[in-house]
Amino acid sequence: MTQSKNKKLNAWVKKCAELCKPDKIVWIDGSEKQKHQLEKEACKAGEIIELNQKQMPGCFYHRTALNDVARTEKLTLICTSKKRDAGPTNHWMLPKDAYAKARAIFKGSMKGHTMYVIPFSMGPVGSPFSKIGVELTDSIYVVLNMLIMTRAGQEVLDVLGKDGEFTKCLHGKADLDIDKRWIMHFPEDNTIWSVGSGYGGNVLLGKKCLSLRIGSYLAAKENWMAEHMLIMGIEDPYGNIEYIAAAFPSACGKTNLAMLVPPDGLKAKGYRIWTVGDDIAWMKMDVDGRLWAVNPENGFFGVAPGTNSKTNPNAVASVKKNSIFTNVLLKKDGTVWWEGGDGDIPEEGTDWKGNAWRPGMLDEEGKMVHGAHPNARFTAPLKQCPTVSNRVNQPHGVPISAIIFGGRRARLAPLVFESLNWQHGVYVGATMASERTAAQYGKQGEIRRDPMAMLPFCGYNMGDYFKHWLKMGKKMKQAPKIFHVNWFKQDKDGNFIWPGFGDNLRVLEWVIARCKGKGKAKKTPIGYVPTADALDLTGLDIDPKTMQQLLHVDKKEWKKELENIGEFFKKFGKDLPKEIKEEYNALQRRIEQ
Ligand code: GTP
Ligand code: SPV
Ligand code: MN
Repeated sequence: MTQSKNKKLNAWVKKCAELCKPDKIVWIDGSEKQKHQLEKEACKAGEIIELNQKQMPGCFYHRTALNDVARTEKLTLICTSKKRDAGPTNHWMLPKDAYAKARAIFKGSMKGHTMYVIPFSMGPVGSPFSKIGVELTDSIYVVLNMLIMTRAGQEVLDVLGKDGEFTKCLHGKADLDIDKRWIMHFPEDNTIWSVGSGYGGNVLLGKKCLSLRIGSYLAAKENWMAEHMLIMGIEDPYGNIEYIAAAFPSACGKTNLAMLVPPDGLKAKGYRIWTVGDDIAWMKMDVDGRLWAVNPENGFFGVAPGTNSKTNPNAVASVKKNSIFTNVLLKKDGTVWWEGGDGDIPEEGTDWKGNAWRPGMLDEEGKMVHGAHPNARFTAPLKQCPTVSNRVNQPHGVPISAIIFGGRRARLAPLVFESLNWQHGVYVGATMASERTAAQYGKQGEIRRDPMAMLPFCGYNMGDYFKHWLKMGKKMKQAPKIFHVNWFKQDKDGNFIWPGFGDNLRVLEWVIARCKGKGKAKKTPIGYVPTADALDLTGLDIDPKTMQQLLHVDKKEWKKELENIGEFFKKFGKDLPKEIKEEYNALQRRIEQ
């Protein structure tokens, strides 16, 4: 295959090749044969390492550059003709300046390399939800990841046809120089340019760049929603499945919740969990007036550290074969390990930096040397998850009963509360905050406001994004109920006081009950909180005092929180919707009562 039937696509590929000057252009057809050929080539070039094929068939290992291990938000730009349209929470550049800056870096950067053309579909191929993108890249690692994370190849070109629309995604490694690294979005041109990075979120352009930044921009125009949310189904013993969507910031538990295993104490109830997606939800109102969702992705790009057979057995099963491991510890026997992983701590290995590693090693500052980077990731096919929903390929998606927001808060936010109505729920999402994690560069642990977990991913003015949420709620006949959870409350010594993981089902059970008009709750200034006896704690050894602490709403602390929120809202000036201000004032009144 040398070209497509789509003239616009062919012309654009030609133009990019003239800029980047690759030796060769290869179109990705999605075949196993081509994939194996690329794996071989990448192994030969040292771009990836073949893992122990007996124990981990089809698995490969990759190390990024040392300065390229997480998303770089400072270098991520929304380039619109008006600065106002990017809004106060995005880094902005004039498209003409951005193109010029990146063009200089792309120029001739693929000399001696091959440029791969990856046609991909976000969402089931041909579904009314789906969008087509084409990524050009000089990285086989990117190609292999895209083949897992998206539906890619000839079938997508067939759907694209002669004159279909697609997002133009150009990626080049260039020198992997942090001073020449940019992740640029041009929503007005349906274009993404990423240069100088080899890290997942920066380079797998179907993921955060298309599905969220360009996606959210398109969603506002076309009346749907593109959200940083997991999607899961909870099946009761009678076979009824309720689907929920949950937005938590990066590295705050989406993958884990989406693959939840019911705790022993609730086993007798016979719940089953179905995983639809672990990171992104595209949602649309259907003719029934409800919100329906698809997962635009076809794989998981999950945090490795902390993943083990106890915390997330379904993730462990998902990565047994055909998976890529990035920045984890490479063991002598050609298998991998990470901090908080299964098995004994290996006696030796090669760490994510490529250095010889032994447990307990200290660096020059006396700090423990990690075998795996805290943001080390696995890439695994969605279909390998034992709990994968049989509806992931349904063009129609699944109906959403509840939307859940959450973050990492050592204090303040109770284990769970329900918002008073959609508008209040949007306020709850807009005022989300979380402690910073290793998924992005910056000071770890610092609290930052992260509305709807979309702060780094909203492709337009966030004030307009809040308005869009409010508008969607008004349209729906049966809008999902909106909740807020916090699995991460701590005691004075910094220990988590809620067991989390599988036990989170106890909270979801209450959430679903509330959606059906059941479930005991008491009204507090911030919303409905479960009464002391409302959660089923069967088989859980937790003392009532801790539960009280978990469900406590401290008016004094919430008053302080309001001040912080007020500061944050100032950023938006007149772009903050009046409904959000109303909710702020109403909450203030309820707290002061
Ligand atoms: P991204 O892929 O970055 O969007 O992250 P994510 O939201 O999918 O987060 P993930 O599920 O990978 O979890 C990140 C970290 O949070 C891991 O270290 C988990 O072990 C930890 N974690 C997840 N769920 C819980 C929980 O219920 N309680 C506690 N204490 N930790 C959790
Ligand atoms: C996140 O950071 O939210 C991720 C990983 O899911 S990345 O692909 O890097 O965005
Ligand atoms: Mn994510």
